[in-house]
Amino acid sequence: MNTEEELQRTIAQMVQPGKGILAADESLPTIGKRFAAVGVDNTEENRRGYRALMCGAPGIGEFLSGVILFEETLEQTTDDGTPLPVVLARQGVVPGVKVDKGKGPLPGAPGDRITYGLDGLAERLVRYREQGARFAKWREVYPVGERNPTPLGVEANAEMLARYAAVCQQEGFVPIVEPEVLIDGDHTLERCAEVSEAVLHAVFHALHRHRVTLEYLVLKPSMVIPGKEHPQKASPEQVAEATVRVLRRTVPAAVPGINFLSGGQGPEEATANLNAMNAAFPGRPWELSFSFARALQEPVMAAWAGRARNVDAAQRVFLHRLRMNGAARRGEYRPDLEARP
Ligand code: 5MM
Repeated sequence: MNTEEELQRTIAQMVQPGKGILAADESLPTIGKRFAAVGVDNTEENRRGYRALMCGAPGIGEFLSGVILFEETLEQTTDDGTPLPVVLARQGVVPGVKVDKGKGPLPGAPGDRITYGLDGLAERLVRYREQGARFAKWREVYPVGERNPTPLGVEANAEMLARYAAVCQQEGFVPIVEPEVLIDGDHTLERCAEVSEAVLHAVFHALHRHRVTLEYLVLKPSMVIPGKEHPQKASPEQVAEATVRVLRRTVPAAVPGINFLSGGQGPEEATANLNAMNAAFPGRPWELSFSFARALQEPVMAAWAGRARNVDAAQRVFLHRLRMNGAARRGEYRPDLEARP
């Protein structure tokens, strides 16, 4: 199979009706924070056990087209020694990998951040392919403030995402391009929309500059919502309206799939917002789906709490959340479905 055929095959598997992507790619400090919230030690064995629980949950293939893994997970196995990427592939779920290496300050742009990890990326992808990964993910973050993101921050982060995406496609990996406008702060929904529009314009301009083929990528943006300290919450209909307006203005129809991050929204909130988009905008050019981490995992991690005897119950909670998001993917979710696990 040549590179183009490989990209075609992977994108067709990743963007499927009714399905979405699980983000289970938390770095060591991030998973440590999540584990601490449920009283679990951040050991390699606990990370393996927890991620094996999700990858091995029977029935996930009905709702998941892909799972984004942390590098370490590519080498981990179930209790019976089966590599986790193989466990996923057996359920028809494509394994992917987060390839960015964390963030730091962006000199010249106070308050903005930039993501590391381009050096040696092509060589790393060769190794990840041998371990079963077929797509990659890279996240840039954009804090919202009076002066942020700065024009330099918007440009520099777009450039990184485009360079990463170009390397991935050269190596036959579908890139998930993740520009996250952060939820922190008291900004309005309108300010989030303004920032999101500028960010996505810059990202697609940079992707064009770097000759990235739009048909072979997945966009993973944040939804357009008010900051979490803002006194007024937006309804799912308001979020849907504002988000789709920004996407229509910025994302070419050639992009096959847009899989949202949850970004600190509650599980049911993220599901309701995704549902409102699919219910109100049936004629959109791209598939609108999920690539949630916290909004899928929070209840699962709480049900597991690090105990082997809770694995079955946690898997049921996981399947329930997936079923709800599968319904949101079709615009058929209703909050009363939550009561019927
Ligand atoms: C925004 O984070 C991504 C989506 O997660 P949420 O749905 O919880 O917002 C997620 O894939 C994130 O990139 C990973 O958790 C890795 O984060 P770090 O910061 O550890 O690389």
